[in-house]
Amino acid sequence: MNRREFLYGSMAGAIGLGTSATAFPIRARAQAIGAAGSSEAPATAPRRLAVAHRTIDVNGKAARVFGLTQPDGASGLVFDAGGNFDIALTNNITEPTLIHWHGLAPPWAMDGVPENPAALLRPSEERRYTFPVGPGGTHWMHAHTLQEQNLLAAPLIVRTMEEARRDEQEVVILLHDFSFTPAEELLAKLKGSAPAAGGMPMSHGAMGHGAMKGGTGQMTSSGAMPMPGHAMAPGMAAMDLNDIDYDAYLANDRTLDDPQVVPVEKGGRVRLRIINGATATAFTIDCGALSGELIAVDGREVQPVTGRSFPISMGQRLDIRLALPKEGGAYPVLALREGAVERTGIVLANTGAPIRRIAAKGDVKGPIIGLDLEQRLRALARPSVRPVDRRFALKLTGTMAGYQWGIEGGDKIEVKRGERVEIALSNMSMMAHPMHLHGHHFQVTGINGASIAGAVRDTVLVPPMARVNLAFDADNPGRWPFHCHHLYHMATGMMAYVAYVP
Ligand SMILES: [Cu+2]
Repeated sequence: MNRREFLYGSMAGAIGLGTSATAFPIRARAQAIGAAGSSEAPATAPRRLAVAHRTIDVNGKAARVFGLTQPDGASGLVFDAGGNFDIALTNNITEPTLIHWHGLAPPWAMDGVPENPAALLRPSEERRYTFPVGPGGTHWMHAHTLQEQNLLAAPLIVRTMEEARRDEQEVVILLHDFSFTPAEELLAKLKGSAPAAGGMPMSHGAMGHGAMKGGTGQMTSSGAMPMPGHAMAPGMAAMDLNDIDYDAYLANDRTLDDPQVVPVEKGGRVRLRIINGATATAFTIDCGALSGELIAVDGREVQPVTGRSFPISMGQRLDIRLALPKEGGAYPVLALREGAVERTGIVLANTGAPIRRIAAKGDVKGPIIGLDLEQRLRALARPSVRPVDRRFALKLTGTMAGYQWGIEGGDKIEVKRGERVEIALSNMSMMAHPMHLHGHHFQVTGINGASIAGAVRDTVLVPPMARVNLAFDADNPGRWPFHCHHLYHMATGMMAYVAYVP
């Protein structure tokens, strides 16, 4: 029995723990039903996926949330690399919605951002999506609307033949931030917040945050602190980390009060596929006693980086390889909320190993995420080294007055098919922005003025006052969203488009 079979067997025994215990088992492959001996392309039936209502338990209370489920109840999708993405998507909820395939490069019409160009999917409407799924990678899918806040997100894993053959257990972890308050209300509170008293318009001031906290009980003051390495002068802008204090932080729909326990083998090998599906929360993955090897970011391989903790901003993915000790035990994999004590996670455990209770709040705050790791990342495959044909310089801006965010210069990013394009991002605000380009992967080519042959990604973090350059080949015509993956920054203006012109 190899580790993959071991997982199947063990998961069957875990069903009684509740639906989310088996939320993300490894799924069987899509079956191509071809006529044997026929020279014609096989006629294939699409796989079915539904946007559905679900009820989960959060802190002992029932929460009615969304989900993306297959007919057998499995969450999300798994594909073979190089195959076809062929999905019949049905809207089984009572409101219009649409799903974005984050990390894939579909034709523009199938990208899943409402009215760009496809219309929303009405209740009961079905729509088919067919395009090459592309190379292997850890991706995900989510609503490109405020519905994302209510867990309308799921894993989308593309697995290579080599990965499928490996004697290595896959464990998918989808992180989320959860509030019993509807997203519309959270957004209204943010927009209604007072500007920083005497603060600079570009900043979140500590004063402003204090004012913001008053009355609502939702907003946080925990994140306001001086920028690292800078003395806090009177009236100086404060770096801000978290806009919203959530009711819970979830890993595969569960909190640390009742975490998912994944059965593993003594001395086994595990590949974590971690997705940060939170709308407004960055985490640091803490492998605890285990040393991890980071092998891919945003579904693209990097030269392995060894460590015990790895940052992950909204929209990003991390593939981390773990070697489990031979003596056995229980191994928590935690996600620490940035600049705060809250945490979530799962537990890898051998059969019979005692599982220690882990508090949902730690003793120390999660690290502040910068570009230390990004600076060290190098793409494994040598990406395009063509000279740049076209350059853009964009400024990320924001003000707490009315909670408005923006991309200066983002109204005219026009490219031609076949060009190599470079975008230089300067963050002029005091919040970090994970910037996501649809329809393409890009390479990180510069950090704070220094050139690097960095990771190939689809979402890169630009911390306060930092500069990040990225480059990509314009090979997928359309009008592609380029935006901050903080849901409430995007909803209040931090959205631009890379538009192909003839
Ligand atoms: Cu942002």
